[in-house]
Amino acid sequence: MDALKGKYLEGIAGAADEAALEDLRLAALGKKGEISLKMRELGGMDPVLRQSTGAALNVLKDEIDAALRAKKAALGDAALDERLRSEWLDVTLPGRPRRQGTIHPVSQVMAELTAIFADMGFAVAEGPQVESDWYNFDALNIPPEHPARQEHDTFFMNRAEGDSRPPHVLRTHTSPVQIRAMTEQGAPIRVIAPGRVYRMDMDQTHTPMFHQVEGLAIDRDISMANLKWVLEEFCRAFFEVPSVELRFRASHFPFTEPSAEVDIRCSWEGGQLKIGEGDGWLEILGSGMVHPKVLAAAGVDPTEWQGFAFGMGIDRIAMLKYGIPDLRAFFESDLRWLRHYGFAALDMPDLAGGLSR
Ligand code: 2U9
Repeated sequence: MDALKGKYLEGIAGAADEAALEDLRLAALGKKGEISLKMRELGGMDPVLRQSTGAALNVLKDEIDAALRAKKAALGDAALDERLRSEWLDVTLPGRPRRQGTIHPVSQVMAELTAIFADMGFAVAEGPQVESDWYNFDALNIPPEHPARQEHDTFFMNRAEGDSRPPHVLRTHTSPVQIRAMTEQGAPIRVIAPGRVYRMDMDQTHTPMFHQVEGLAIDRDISMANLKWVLEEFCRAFFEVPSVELRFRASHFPFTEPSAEVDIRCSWEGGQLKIGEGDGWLEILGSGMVHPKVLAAAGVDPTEWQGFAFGMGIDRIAMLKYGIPDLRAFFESDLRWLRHYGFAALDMPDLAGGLSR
């Protein structure tokens, strides 16, 4: 009995983990364990021996049981101590700075509209922001006496003293990009030209720099019907509504003939703009069939080719889509304005992306 006791108590004291403890428990107290077997032998003993042996076995069983429990608790404490030692956290470390800033709504909208027009086969064309007066004006059938050419409408660059050539300008629209694209590539062509443009304008609804996207589609039999479909598709996709209704109003631009301003059906219920329904109309862009003189200026034969062009202000459609009523939100590029006016895209995880707020 003493040998048994010594063996198990020593074994328990030296057990490395709970699995070893469990093995010892089974070996001693399990159904086929040594103590259990000895208990079973009691039945064949003479009564006096049986009583003393039985009592001693019970005491031993209780001792082993108690030792097992104590060791199990000790092992648990040791494991906790080890975790506390290895898994500590220095709560006094300074926090990781969060990056401020996110994608600007104008950039976001440029990406959106580029994707929509790309689906309709339009490539993106780019060009310089400082342009010659040929590309910005003459090629677009804008005559020298046109008001856009006046000093107080356009930013003119200075020429070196003695240089009498006409001055370059900050482009007043992205149309010169399309003149360049047509000149280089010829017809047929299908491009959009998004980018910055500059006009001498500064009030509540105008800033001297703003963003435009213009589109151009030239082929042998492009018509205004194609223009209408492209613009409807664009508006449906851009404003994320199931259907839109567009209204064409006759207008005049030097570079298109005929020309039309385009309105979209909307409602302003409760100060909330809803595109695609209601009794209101909102002007969103200008358009028309490219003037034959403009095609000719870009080296495209107007007796063989024809097509449409359109132009719209990106800042404006971004404000409409995201319900931002104040230009300062864009012009100062200040997140506080965007938040103040509830630029919804700030809460979109794909937009905020890795740039956490
Ligand atoms: C080429 C030929 C024709 C582009 C066009 C408009 C009508 C238009 C305004 C919308 C609001 C400018 O940003 S805005 O102030 N644009 O109304 N733009 S047709 O016509 C072109 C372009 C390129 C070669």
